[in-house]
Amino acid sequence: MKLDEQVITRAIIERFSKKLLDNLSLDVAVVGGGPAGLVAAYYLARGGCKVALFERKLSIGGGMWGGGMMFNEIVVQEEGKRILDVFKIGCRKFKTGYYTADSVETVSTLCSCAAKAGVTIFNLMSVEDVMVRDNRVTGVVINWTAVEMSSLHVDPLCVKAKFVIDATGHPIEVIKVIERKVDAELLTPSGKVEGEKSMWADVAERTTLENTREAFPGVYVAGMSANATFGNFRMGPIFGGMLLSGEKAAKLIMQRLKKKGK
Ligand code: 48F
Repeated sequence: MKLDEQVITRAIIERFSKKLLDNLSLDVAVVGGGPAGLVAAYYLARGGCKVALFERKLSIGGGMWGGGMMFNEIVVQEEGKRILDVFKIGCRKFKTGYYTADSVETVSTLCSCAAKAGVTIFNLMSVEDVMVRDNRVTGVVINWTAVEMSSLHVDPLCVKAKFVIDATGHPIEVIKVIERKVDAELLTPSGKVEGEKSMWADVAERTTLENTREAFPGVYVAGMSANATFGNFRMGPIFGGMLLSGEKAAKLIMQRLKKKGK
């Protein structure tokens, strides 16, 4: 059979267009494809939610690829190991309570499992704004990262979502947009972003989980975004909190959507 470039081109355009059209109205839009976003998206899809994940970069995985300071190993504690086991990611005991995993295996497996569970992943797309009706976020405003990077004046498009997860990590981009543009308070003690504090892994891992909650009507924060929004420490290359936070965000949203998790 002779290959025809026109067929290849048409296949890509038609399939991608359908994928985008099929995802214009979601149960959950996950913003950011780091460990927290990937785990949240995976559990939501497994629980029967229609979920798409928007990732600014070419590659999914956020800050996990580089382990700690480009040594591509990550550390998880006992509680975090439970999630690695769910995904069948190999991990080795380092000493009591500490396990290590290969960061490349971890990211690629989380990504593969999320996609296979039914999450539609849009890479190279940035969420630049939100839609708000009656003091509740009702969707996200998306644009190509290439447009953002080149500062081209190109208007975005919109995706409706019953819930949004800000899993954008340290910069908390969705929450910051809300703080800047919406004339209403966040669900934080001050009504504003409380801000990230410096490194304290032990406390940060615990509080990441506590801070995984709704930060504005319709928007949950997961992963590093949770601590940055509610004002707590960073934790560095220990990733259990990120994984558990993704799981918790999914559970909380599924309760709101009255979906039963698997
Ligand atoms: O930073 P990231 O890995 O967030 P996380 O899941 O994990 C944090 C850890 O990696 C580490 C840490 C804990 O050990 O402190 O930093 O909370 O992933 C966030 C992803 O969101 C993407 C960004 O490219 C990254 O891949 N992202 C950020 N802003 C946007 C976005 C946006 N506006 N639209 C789309 N993607």
